Amino acid sequence: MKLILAGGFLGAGKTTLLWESAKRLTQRGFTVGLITNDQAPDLVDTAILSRSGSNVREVAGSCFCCNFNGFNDAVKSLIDSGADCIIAEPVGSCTDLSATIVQPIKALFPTYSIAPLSVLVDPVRVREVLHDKQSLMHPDAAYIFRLQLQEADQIVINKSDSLTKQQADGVIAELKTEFPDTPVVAISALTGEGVEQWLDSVLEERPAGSRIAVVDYDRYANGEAVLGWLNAVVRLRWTASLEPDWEHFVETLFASLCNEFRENAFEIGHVKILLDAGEGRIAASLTALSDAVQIRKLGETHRLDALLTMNARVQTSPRDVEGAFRNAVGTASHALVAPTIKSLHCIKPGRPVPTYRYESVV
Ligand SMILES: Nc1nc2c(ncn2[C@@H]2O[C@H](COP(=O)(O)OP(=O)(O)O)[C@@H](O)[C@H]2O)c(=O)[nH]1
Ligand SMILES: [Mg+2]
Repeated sequence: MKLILAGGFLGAGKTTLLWESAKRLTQRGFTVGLITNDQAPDLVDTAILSRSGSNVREVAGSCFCCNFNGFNDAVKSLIDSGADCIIAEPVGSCTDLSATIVQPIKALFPTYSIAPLSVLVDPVRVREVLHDKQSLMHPDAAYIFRLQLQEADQIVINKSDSLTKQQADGVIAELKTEFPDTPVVAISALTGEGVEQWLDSVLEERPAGSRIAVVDYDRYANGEAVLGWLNAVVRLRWTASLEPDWEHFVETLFASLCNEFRENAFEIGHVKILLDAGEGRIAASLTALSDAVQIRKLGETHRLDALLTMNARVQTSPRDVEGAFRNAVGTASHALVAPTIKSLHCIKPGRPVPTYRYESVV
């Protein structure tokens, strides 16, 4: 069984890559299993990937490294369901995976064939974190981003479709200067460009977890704790006499949220929405305050009832994120929609305490 870890910061494109890879691996004849991970339940990623046709398991309530057994239970359950290739997406603010996941797997489960640790990066974040003194990202969150790159067996620049050839070469050169011993490739998980080559590289028998970063767990813990985490599910009922326009609802919701975050300079790690309206759905995502919201509509969304799942990781207190979320739902619903909050988890991630931590490469 092949086990592939696709790490990388919030919004780097891990879920998009899992989706695209599952499709391609299935065409290659593999039975694919996917594992998502979050600090709380009601994950948009799980809802999205469960439509991919592959079996999906969610490890919720803790990151893989602090719940190694939960992670391994998900792996075993997928193997029992027939999976021979499993791709797992760790939480975007998680690092030290070589020491806490890859080495323990090699030592304790030698029958698994674990792939080189791939770490995805958003090219816009690379420059911001490595050089921009004005970055809104908290220095300890930037520390996590840097550690993820340091421990990678392979750095995968994603979103290459948003770069010119010259810009892509520039980002590759920057990463090669900072991390001279690490292979760097560029792909677009969205268009599929470079994904076949990335799959070839992770399916090859090559060393995994070939380096372990030196990690200051106080800084790491603080880098996670500066983020407020919100996972919510809201039932929506269109009550106005106009035709339901859920796309407009999602746009207004995002605009209201972003205004509040922008006014207070609360940097966004990731805000994701999935609105399910029967046959059709709308997915929307924002991965930095400076970015534009991406909204994608799939199928028809004329139903009067809809279910909204929202995941937000924002650099402020969970209370602020909850306040902004409640205001935004109120603004978008006004005179059109009756919203009922079905579940709401608002947390600050706790200090990471790994189940295992290997000090040296196995
Ligand atoms: N332009 C572009 N956008 C992408 C690409 N991959 C992911 N995205 C977008 O980036 C956002 C975050 O993607 P997601 O897969 O959820 O990231 P994750 O947080 O790392 O799992 C979404 O809006 C995606 O549509 C890509 O290759 N190109
Ligand atoms: Mg994801």
